[in-house]
Amino acid sequence: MKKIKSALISVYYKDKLEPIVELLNQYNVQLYSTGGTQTFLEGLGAKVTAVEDLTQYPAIFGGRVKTLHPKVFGGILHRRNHETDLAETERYEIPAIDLVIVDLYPFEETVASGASEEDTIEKIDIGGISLIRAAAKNFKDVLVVSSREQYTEVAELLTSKEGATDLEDRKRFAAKAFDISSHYDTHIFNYLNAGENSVFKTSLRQRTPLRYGENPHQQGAFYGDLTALFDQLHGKQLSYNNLVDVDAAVNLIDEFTDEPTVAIIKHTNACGVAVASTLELAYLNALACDPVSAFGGVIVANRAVDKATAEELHKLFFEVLIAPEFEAEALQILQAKKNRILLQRKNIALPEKQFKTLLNGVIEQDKDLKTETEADFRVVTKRATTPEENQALVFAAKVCKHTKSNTIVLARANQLLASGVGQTSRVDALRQAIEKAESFGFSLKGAVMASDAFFPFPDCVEIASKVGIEAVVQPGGSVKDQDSIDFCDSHNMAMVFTGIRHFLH
Ligand code: 93A
Repeated sequence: MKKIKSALISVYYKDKLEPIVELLNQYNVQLYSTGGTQTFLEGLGAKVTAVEDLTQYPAIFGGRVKTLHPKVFGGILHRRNHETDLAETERYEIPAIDLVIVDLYPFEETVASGASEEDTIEKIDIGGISLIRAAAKNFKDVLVVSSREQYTEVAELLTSKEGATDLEDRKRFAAKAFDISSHYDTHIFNYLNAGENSVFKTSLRQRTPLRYGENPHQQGAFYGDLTALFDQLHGKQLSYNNLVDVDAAVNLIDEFTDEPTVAIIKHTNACGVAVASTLELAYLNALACDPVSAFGGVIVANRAVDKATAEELHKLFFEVLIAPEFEAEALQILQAKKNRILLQRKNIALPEKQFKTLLNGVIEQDKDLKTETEADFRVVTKRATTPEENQALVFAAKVCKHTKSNTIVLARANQLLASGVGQTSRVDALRQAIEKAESFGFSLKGAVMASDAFFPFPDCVEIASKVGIEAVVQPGGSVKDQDSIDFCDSHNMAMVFTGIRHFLH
């Protein structure tokens, strides 16, 4: 146990300090303070020594230098059981400082307020952050209070231990101090680094524990700053699996900008996607694709959610809804379910590099940013694709690109009918897709098929033709391409090659 005999208080926001100051008075703690804080403390009736009187040096440069002085930092940092340190404190008349209370310049808040660069830079705290780090380093002898969020806890501590602290308390507060100082610097980094893909570069610096990992017996955490991408308007904390699906959802929806589009994601794959004249219709068509899988899914929209769409959405149990905007009435409807997560997406692009851990390392790649349009289609069959087929093929190819390999996507213009996902063979993927589409009452007559990679054999076009599929998009490039082309030619099917493979594992 160590009695607190002296304290340095330098806080930006002065409120909430009263109970602590009262306690420090009660335990006869000598107080040092900076200009504004001193005035405030004296207003409370406390006896305070100005830091300037301690240092015999005025605050200079408009307050940029006010506590940065050996008498202050020496008072915090000297080792209390160290002969030479103690001799030096005597020689240079440095008093011990046992408690440091700092509330930093509100940098993050200043950035958020849209302040000018000059004003923002002024809010980079230098002296305060140094006081915090110094006191935290010397936790063996000093207690550090590094934000006003901690005042209540400190007041309780001082009361229960009658103005003293033990090592364990001081170490706990020191750890918090470094948490605060590292976050503070991260925000400065983000600000100065803006425009340089800062979302990604800073991700490893910010760790948010998750309730658990992929399963409840696994611990989990997210590294990154979700607030840069979303405003969470409602609901509980995103889970590990939610995050994985939210990632899949936003990457898929970014393929669709021209018309209202809704996608429903389950375990990273779309179980419904539709483009329509209104968002409500897009949602209903996406849901119709597979209303069974949609239960508990992650839904993403590329337009503001309006009341009509919200009323339809409200009938479904879903985990997360992401949209660029929520109209007030829609929000009211959707907020009626407590846990439902509503994310309003900001207009910020995602990083263009991807990393994944494996074995004892990390693999890196550029994100797959290639999206095929009609202009990329090369007709390889005798029959050319019709404009309607081309529209459906572009749609199917986009969904296919965001579906786990091996995959086959069956679609018609603007609506996913079914997909076969994550299969070990493309034939299995196609069979799964056909069975699924038929089980939900879709006729595949005139539907189109997209494949993430080429057909090594004609088996897929053979099976597709049996259910009435008439147009196909695939990368091409197999030594046996001609077998598939010949089959299409003899069955009046049209096929286009893109030359681009889209594996997704
Ligand atoms: O501009 S500073 O970085 N220079 C300093 O030497 C310094 N020392 C404390 N800002 C400094 N502080 C900060 O001043 C504290 O972190 C606190 O936020 C604020 C309190 O100033 P005042 O007591 O004058 O209101």
